[in-house]
Amino acid sequence: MEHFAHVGGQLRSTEPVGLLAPDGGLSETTDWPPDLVPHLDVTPELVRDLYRWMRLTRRLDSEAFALQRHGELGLWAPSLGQEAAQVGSMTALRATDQVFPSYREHAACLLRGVTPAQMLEQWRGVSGCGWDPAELHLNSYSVVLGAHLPHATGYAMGVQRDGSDEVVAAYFGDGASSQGDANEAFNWAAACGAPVLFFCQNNQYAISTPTRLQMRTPVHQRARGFGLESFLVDGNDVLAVHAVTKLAVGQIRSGAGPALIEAVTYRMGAHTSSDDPTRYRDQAESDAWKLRDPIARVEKLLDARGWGSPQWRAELDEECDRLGAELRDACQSFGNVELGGMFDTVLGRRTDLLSAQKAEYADFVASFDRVDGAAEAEGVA
Ligand SMILES: Cc1ncc(C[n+]2csc(CCOP(=O)(O)OP(=O)(O)O)c2C)c(N)n1
Repeated sequence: MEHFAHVGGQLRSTEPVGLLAPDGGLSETTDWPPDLVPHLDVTPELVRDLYRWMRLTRRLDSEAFALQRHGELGLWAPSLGQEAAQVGSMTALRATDQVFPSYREHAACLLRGVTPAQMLEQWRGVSGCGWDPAELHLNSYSVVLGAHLPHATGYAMGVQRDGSDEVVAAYFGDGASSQGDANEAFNWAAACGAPVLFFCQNNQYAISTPTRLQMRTPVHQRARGFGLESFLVDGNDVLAVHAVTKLAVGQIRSGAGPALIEAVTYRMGAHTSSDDPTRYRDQAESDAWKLRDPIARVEKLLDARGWGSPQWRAELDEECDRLGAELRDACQSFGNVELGGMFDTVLGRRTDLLSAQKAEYADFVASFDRVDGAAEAEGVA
């Protein structure tokens, strides 16, 4: 992959835009695609800020995965390796721009101020969503692939009718781009000029299906067929992602219509805590991507420029430790989960079928007490 690419000043190349190389080398501003220059001022403060959010995200992710292994969470979808794509893009939005995540955007939660306890609710099965989407401008995790993309588009059409300059951002994966919902959303958004940014993290896999088997034409190229402005960026380069997203969001906010960004990244971990990636991909491939770790390259930049003092690093390490402890404490603090309530929120109104299912579930739960009672009566401990 070339370090960066642009064609005639437009970001139309088939090579991903990259500014910060895996060895920590930052390309000269004069070599950047000119469109990006107004959108990125590489200051020590910005680099430290992006690095901090990536480190916090990685810590949150590893703690949550460990909690799942301890039996404390039903499931976890790791964000390992995708920190730059998520942090670079989220930090390019306004706090009031509504975000529609899929299930792996834990950085989006952190950046929107979702607390560890709120974040874990869905993964522990305590509730359908632990936070108020309107208050934090962040919708719930969406596990149904692509289902949130028409929602985001509809929301953006509402924004348009309100005359607001809000931008809506929706995250999805390469696999989700095959869903009918995704394609309907792209078309509607383009046809209506809705202020929505579709952000695709192409992490090379849809569970075990590699992207090369999933599609014949890359997502960012298909986007143009729908009439969306589109960009391709090195998703492991947080500076490039940040600049490209700022450019795209600025265009959308000024009324240019929807856009799509394809961020080329790699899912360094398992698809979820239920998955074993060694069954479908080579160690050599994972090792090669490890060299392009999104956090390591920023660390190298900080070192080379002397932008991260030992004291600042020590404080960040402590902040990560505190987040880890907070997450563990939050997880232990949940009481028993009463799952019967889920039947009440499936639809806006109660139906006979839902009532019957709720009663059946209550009987199932009570059956454990009956078994325990019978065992006690027989003197079986
Ligand atoms: C509508 C729908 N079909 C199938 C699934 C099962 N499923 C969960 S994740 C996944 C792969 C998604 O891949 P991708 O969109 O690339 O996102 P990634 O998990 O790699 O972040 C599938 C098929 C689902 N959740 N929803």
